[in-house]
Amino acid sequence: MPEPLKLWRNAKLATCDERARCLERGALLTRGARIEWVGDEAALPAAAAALAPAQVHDLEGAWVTPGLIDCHTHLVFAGTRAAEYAQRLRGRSYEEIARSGGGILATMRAVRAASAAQLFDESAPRLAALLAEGVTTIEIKSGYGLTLADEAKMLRVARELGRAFPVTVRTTLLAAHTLPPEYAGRPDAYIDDIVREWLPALKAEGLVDAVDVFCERIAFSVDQAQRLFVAAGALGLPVKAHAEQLSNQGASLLAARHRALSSDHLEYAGAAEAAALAAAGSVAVLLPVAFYCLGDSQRPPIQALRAANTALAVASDCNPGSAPGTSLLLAMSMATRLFGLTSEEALLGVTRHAAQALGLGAERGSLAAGQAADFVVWNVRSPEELGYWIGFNPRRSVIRAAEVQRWPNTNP
Ligand code: DI6
Ligand code: FE
Repeated sequence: MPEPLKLWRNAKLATCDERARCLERGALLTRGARIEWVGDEAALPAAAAALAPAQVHDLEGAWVTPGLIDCHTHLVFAGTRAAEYAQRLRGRSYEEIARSGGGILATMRAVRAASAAQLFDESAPRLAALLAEGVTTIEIKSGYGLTLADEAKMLRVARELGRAFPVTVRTTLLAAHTLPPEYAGRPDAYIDDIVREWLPALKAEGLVDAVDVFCERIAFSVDQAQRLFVAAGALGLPVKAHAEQLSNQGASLLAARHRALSSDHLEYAGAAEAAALAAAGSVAVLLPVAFYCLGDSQRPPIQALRAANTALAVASDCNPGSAPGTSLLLAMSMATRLFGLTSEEALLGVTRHAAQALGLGAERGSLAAGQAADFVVWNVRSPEELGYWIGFNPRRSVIRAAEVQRWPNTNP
């Protein structure tokens, strides 16, 4: 049976395609789960005229964007670190807390103690909150298990969330997040075990779409990251890095040499990193919620990134330590106000460029023929309202794989 054709008409389209076009009188034709045609309603292909009324959706002149993509999250975790946040408010630093056995290790203990079912139940409401804002694709990292079994547990929960919710999940192995106590003083042995044993085993189980590393004084060195990247490359897995978040370790330059999908954070990067990322086609992923929540003052080099023409993405970084947030719209607001992105850059940052940061640019992130039929209908007067509202969600409806999702409508 041919896949059903559907028409989505009377829409204003923010296409987020290479030309970043806005069509004020637009329409979309979808076939099965893909977009078949996008354009001005006046130029609709003839096939549209023959459609039964049930196949035609009148979007009443509303704005439509591609489904939002959160391309950097640590959404699967157990417990909270509210007590550490309280300490930070009294002046203790994130690094100090990490060095004294808290931080990522505190969440590691909670994750190891949690069953897969508990992890799922704690993570599901966070995912639901992101989906309510129109997120249709999300990246979820491991990195709080730090044993083979516990990293596998996290990644299986991430996959399970993707089956239970209407969302595409991409998983990233972040075993190199921090050094677990079993390997105290032996970071190279830890990297060896990830490279020799964990990575092949987790990949064979279909749990790994990409490999990430935290390059930092309190985490791993560029040499250790390099060994991980070489091993990932040998298995055909793309790489990315938590780079230049608290200091400049040279991680972005390494990431660029390995044609990383993305280099993320970048507060301590400069013009050289920006140029290298652009030349490698790596996306600069900006994480303003972490910048905000850590009370940072060092901003990523937006002007240099722009000048180099580096693709800029924006993500929630949802995690219990530096970014306990489940709002991509708020991340857009912070990216504009705190980092100086334009409204257009912020929107491309959660659509086309976010897809690129996940290696999904050919199939997601814009309204164009051949792309997934994932899009969001908004109660906004212009796309600039995305990233303008603070704590208000103007989503009208979410269409995923050409099916209208049944969300409670929060707007009358
Ligand atoms: N940088 C971050 O901001 C998160 N991970 C990372 O490498 C924080 C993770 C945490 O504190 O739990
Ligand atoms: Fe992160």
